[in-house]
Amino acid sequence: MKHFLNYIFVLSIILYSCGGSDNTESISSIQTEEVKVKIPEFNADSAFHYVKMQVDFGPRVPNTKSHTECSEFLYSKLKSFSDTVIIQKFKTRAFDGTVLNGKNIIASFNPETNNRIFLSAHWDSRPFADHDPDEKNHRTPIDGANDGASGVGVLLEIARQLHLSRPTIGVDIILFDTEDYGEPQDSQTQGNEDTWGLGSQYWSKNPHKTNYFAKYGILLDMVGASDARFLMEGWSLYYAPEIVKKVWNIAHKIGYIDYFLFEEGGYITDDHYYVNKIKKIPTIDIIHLDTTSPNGTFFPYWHTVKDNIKIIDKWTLKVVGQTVLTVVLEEK
Ligand code: AHN
Ligand code: ZN
Repeated sequence: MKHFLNYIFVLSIILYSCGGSDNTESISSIQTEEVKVKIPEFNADSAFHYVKMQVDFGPRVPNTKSHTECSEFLYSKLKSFSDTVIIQKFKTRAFDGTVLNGKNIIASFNPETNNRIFLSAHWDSRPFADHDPDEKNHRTPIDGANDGASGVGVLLEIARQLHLSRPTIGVDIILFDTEDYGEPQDSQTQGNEDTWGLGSQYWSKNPHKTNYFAKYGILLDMVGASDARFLMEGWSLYYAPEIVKKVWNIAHKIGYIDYFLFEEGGYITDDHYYVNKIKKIPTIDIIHLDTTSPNGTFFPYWHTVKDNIKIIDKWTLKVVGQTVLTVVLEEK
């Protein structure tokens, strides 16, 4: 009897410990599958190169040769990385009556799924340095290395990364045109805010696909200057507070607490405003805001002839690129 009881005792310990270890193992393997997504390194040298390539075409002002040539470069780069690329051609009227020939460029990964998000930036550059300290430059086109090219450079590098590490969700990269042809500060007729973001206004009313849907969108604007600070922009918090929180939390998790501040910035009429208002997709703007700068709102060289390749800091491109790449690859 004693032997028999001992036998039961030993057997139950064996059974218990087997069951126990089995359970722990299966729970931990489920957890590793769910939380661990390997995030590749965003390459800032590559992003910088893409910024420089755009700037080297000259100012990408609508209706110019540089603008056409750059559109061809963007198309062929995106074509080599993504599943489909659509060029949406349109005509739009600028504040002064000029008819602008615009091209929104849309590259898609996994175009068949509705579980998708979009990333965007504007690819045109401003025809007027109307905030330059030297008045003689107020009608000179700008290189727009930061204002325009930086966001596009980051998105091209993200597209290259998504070609190597396929996302599980659908991703659209939307490069808006004719964002920066807004009425100059010193023009006679002043005051119409809707002269900005003409390409995003057009796309929001005429998306590249009928019934286009995305869960949310992220706009990048002026993401390349050194010491950039990304404050939580007003319309982003109004229309998409959860997305602001998600992106800022991810930036903090990977170490960029000095760049993404949980501090409210002002309301900026940028492309995301029209996507929110007209197309009704919750969209945030990651934009460098600085109330201490000479223009009172944006980075110091905003809409001046000094917005050139010399002010681009690879580390800022890295901070933004790594954050957005992590958002995309962690999205379910
Ligand atoms: C306004 O100044 C009203 N909007 C600025 C949008 C912008 C211009 N983003 C880049 N350049
Ligand atoms: Zn601008």
